[in-house]
Amino acid sequence: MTSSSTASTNEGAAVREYDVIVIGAGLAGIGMLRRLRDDGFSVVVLEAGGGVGGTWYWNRYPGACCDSASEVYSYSFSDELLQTWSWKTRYPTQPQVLSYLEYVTERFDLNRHIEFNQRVESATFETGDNRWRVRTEAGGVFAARYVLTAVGCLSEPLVPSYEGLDDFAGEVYYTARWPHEEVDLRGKRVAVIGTGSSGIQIIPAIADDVAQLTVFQRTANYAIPARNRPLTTEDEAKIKANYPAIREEARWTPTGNLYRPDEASALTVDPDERRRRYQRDWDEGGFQLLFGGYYDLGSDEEANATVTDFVREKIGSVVADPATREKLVPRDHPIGTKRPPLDEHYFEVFNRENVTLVDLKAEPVVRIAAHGILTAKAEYPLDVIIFATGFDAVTGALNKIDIGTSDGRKLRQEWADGPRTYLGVATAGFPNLFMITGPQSPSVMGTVTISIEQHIEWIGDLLSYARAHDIDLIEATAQAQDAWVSHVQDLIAGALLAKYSSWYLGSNVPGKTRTILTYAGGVGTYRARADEVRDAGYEGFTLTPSHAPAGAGGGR
Ligand code: NA7
Repeated sequence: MTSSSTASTNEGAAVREYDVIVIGAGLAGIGMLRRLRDDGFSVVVLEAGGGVGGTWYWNRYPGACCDSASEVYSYSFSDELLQTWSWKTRYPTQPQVLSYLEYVTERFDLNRHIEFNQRVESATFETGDNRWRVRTEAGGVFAARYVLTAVGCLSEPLVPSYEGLDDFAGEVYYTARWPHEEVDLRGKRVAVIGTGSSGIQIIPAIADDVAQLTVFQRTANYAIPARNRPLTTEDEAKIKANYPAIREEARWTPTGNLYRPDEASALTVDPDERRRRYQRDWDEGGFQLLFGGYYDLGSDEEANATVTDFVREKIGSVVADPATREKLVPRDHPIGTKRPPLDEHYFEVFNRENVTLVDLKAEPVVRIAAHGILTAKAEYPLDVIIFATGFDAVTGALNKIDIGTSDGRKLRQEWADGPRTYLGVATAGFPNLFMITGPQSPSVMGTVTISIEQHIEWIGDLLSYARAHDIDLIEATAQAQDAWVSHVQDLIAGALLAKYSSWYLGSNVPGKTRTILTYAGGVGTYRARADEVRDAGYEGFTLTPSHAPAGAGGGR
């Protein structure tokens, strides 16, 4: 299974044949390609964009930065790569990650296997010949035994349907689709709508340049200081000397990072000691405060209140104007029930003369007019509107593709009440389809690179196993899937997250079924379970050998 070939469809279009089609050339797609190419499979990667990078290709807005430290936000498959690449900052900025991915693609000679500007519109499993047929908007037709999705969990942008947007005479930008050419905001009246991670990153990055910045906030958000800083030569040397240990540790922690929750409860420690601990973690920056803190911050309301109150106090201490402060301090949800952003002097921005905060709960948008945004209380004159309104997370990009089988099954229909997967990597009824960081896997509930690599290795092992054992079809059983879906839902039954709204539950998308989209049992625990499934000969999957009589599955 190493060669690709070309046939033609009934409509006459050339069909290009491969062993594997990978959809998406972000971190997951590039890594999967490298693994399968080295394992001797013929692979094509179909990428909607004009270059590699995925998230880091599209989200190139000012201030875009990774919230994971560089030592865990990279590939670990090559020691040479780990040792030769130098990260400049503790948290890699968007230009660094994009350059890194371009470098990896070049260095490992992967570009020749990637087709750019090929947005996949459909993928159909032809039950007669057990092959997937994939069509792109550009008219390409590709066929393969396997389809692997690497479409990203935060890649399908969500844009509010405000009346009048088409009438707006100024410029409109989306953080998730930021232009490649320089955007000149100098001297302009600019609106940013949305105060999640993207809004909280772009707002301080542009506040200096613009004449007037109006921030439209629907929900006040917490943010923890990132305290990003250049990596010194000593920092770099220390990381490079310890890479194997760092990466091995990250693979087994709950968050796929180096944070380890404390064994103590926030409620059993002395309040002064607890405060000192929070202050130390706050000064350190990053997610240590939440994920390296007391174990019950995410499960117990009272324990969580200790850290929520601490952060509220911090926000309050920065913002000078009492009315603005009141709007900025979150009161309607505890910290951690939405994905908490890291920030660089976000709250300080609101002390500037040229920045105004609009509370959309008090004055909702009525419509967008030719020269500004009209709310229930006022009209805000604008030259530029920037949407930082988030994503149809985890399932959005998958459901955008018309995934089905030639006998009429449709993934979108089967997932109408929420995704159903086995291990977040496969779904019953759709053989030989595997999802890298698919729904109900840890994915964006931890350091995504660690979870991506785990799926790459696991899927790579599976495809090699199938080749070695002459297996034609691999399909999750309905029973294994039902058990996994229940398990994933049970895991958040007692969690605070389940009581509030966030994209983890799909509740940011109007009409989307509210259900947990990620596996909350921890990155390390998930890895152990996936290893067990593999070691038991892919328990929960039906493996059908080539030339088996119809209906004879070699379930293992
Ligand atoms: P997020 O975190 O989903 O944030 C989106 C923001 O946009 C959030 O403040 C939303 O308010 C706001 N929003 C969404 N729809 C609207 C409408 N219709 N009107 C006004 N405001 C709206 O997306 P990000 O891109 O910032 O970050 C996504 C992830 O990327 C992040 O979690 C990291 O993992 C990296 P809401 O809170 O829903 O009321």
